[in-house]
Amino acid sequence: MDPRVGIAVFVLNAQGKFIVGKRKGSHGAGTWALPGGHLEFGESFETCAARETLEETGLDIRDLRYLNATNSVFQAENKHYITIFIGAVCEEGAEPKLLEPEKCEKWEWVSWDELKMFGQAGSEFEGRELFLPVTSLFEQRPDFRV
Ligand code: 8DG
Ligand code: MG
Ligand code: MG
Repeated sequence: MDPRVGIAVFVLNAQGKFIVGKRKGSHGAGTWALPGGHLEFGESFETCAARETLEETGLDIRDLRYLNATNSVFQAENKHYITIFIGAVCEEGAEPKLLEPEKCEKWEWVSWDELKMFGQAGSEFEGRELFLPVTSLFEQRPDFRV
């Protein structure tokens, strides 16, 4: 399979927290990922980010900006993604809706420090595994923070 492009969105609130969702029904099921999806033919990164966030959470986002890119090979699934990470903000007080319940179990707000604790034994986030492209962000871009 040729590499594909995935767009992942840090949808930030006024407290600097962002949305993560527990995946279901496709690769990475059970792992936590950002809202996002495949870049479609002819689309800009920003248009894709806004479209996927709206489709999945019902949130309108603004102040979109490019943040980073990673390279992730899903060995077991024989898939390869370039992920473009986009930052954006949503309206104050807005809450994500579970618009694709067949693809996502739930949405939660987390901080960057909390995300880094996912999977850590003894923390309240023990047992939570991150979707591979998010792990790649930590590994390939160690200086990055949202
Ligand atoms: P689509 O086919 O409707 O466009 O996408 P989807 O149904 O929303 O699929 P998805 O699995 O959520 O996103 C498509 C791919 O984008 C995913 O399989 C791999 C890539 N992707 C990354 N990083 C991230 C991420 O952090 N979140 C999401 N949702 N997708 C990501 O490479
Ligand atoms: Mg998606
Ligand atoms: Mg899509």
